[in-house]
Amino acid sequence: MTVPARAFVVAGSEATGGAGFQVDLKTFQELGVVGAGALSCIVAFDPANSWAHRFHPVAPEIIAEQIEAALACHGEDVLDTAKVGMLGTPETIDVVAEALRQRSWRHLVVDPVLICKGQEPGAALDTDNALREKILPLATVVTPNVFEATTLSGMESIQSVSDLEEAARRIGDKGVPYVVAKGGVELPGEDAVDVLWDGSSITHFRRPKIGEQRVSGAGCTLAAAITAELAKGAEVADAVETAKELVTHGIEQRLACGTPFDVVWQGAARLS
Ligand code: PXL
Repeated sequence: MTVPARAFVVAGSEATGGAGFQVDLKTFQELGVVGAGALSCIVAFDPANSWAHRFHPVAPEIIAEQIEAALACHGEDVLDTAKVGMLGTPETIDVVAEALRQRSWRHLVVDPVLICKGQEPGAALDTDNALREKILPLATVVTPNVFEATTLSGMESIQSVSDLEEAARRIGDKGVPYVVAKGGVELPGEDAVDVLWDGSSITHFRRPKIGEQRVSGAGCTLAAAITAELAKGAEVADAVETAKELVTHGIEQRLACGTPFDVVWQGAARLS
């Protein structure tokens, strides 16, 4: 009899299913991991306004109740790995940080979703600062994209893989044990390159680029897949390799939608 691993996620709902909480649970399931989770916010795109993000934070006490329920249900002996996705406001970040501190996590994967279109830029700055102060110190793995890596590292810009490596080192120096910085299609070159800094060395994960367009859900899927693999006991570098493979298949077989971007299909790796 197989006893599946379990993983927990705190993230936002994005109703089209292309990003956020929906992607996290689908990805866990694809990798054979039982998912549990708490919603931090709700994003409803506006089709009548260029798909702008309509953003609704969940009240802090409701976030705390959800985390309380999930952690009481799944004890520390069976659930010691979690992912944090979009949180959205300083108040949300406070309550999530406080609630996550109740458990000593073997791995906490933080996808540092910094800004979401539709939010006030001023609010986004507060959110960046709160994420840096309250959530990053709890992370064992952080998965910034080029924009987030630039912000978190304090670098002026990231224009090459060697800049991305430098950003990963600088973020690591702030105390995160493993930094997975994602170049994706943002950097020049034939390959989509992600780099892992583990405090002493850099590892590259590369696949030929599939087009030059960004695909929705790639970042959420990658971080969720890393989380699922860590929950099953994989080493971080192996977890990133499996996640990169799953995302690459998901981009190859992406879904066209009414939204401006195609979306990753998490089921592609299983069925190809
Ligand atoms: O892809 C980042 C992201 C994460 N989480 C939620 C989102 C988005 C982008 O739209 O809506 C809930």
